[in-house]
Amino acid sequence: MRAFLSFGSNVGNRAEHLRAGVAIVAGTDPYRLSRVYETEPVGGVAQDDYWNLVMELVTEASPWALLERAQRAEAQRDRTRDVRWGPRTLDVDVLWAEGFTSDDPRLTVPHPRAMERAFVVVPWRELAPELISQFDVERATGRVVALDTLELLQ
Ligand code: A4P
Ligand code: MG
Repeated sequence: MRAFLSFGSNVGNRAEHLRAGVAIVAGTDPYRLSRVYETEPVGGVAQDDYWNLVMELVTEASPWALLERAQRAEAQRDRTRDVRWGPRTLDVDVLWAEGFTSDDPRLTVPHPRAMERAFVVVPWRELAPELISQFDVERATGRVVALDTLELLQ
């Protein structure tokens, strides 16, 4: 199965949180990453800019197992859950999984807010222009600036 996940961090060493999260979520599965984007916070809470990226994963794991990996990665980076949409060391969301939909509040896929957000859609289109159109990018909101690949960032 092919799946896409979104990673975000806006507290502490953002590159380190993202690198550690990517390693935990991918495990031994093959993956590709978008570039990292510096993005303005969405959600109304005053906080620092985020670094965001999108991962494409090819995996035999179920979407529920991917959610479990995502939450394990967040816990490993000492993610605390204080304010909804507030600052976080690491946030990992399952965006889309091939042939799978769910409206369970514990795992809603496709992610219900993904298409509104430039910090998701812009990096996602880098990896999957056949799924995310230029029109989708133009409709999404929020300032995003491409930085570099994760491996080149400190
Ligand atoms: N959950 C349901 N569906 C999913 C899914 N597809 N992927 C559940 C992951 N989790 C999913 O998430 C709350 C609950 O959502 C979990 O229990 C899970 O079972 P959370 O990560 O604890 O809380 P949250 O992230 O604060 O809430 P939420 O609704 O996920 O927030 P968003 O909408 O993801 O927003 N601005 C910028 N620039 N960049 C960002 O990355 N991120 C957010 C978080 C806000 N603003 C941002 C960014
Ligand atoms: Mg989340």
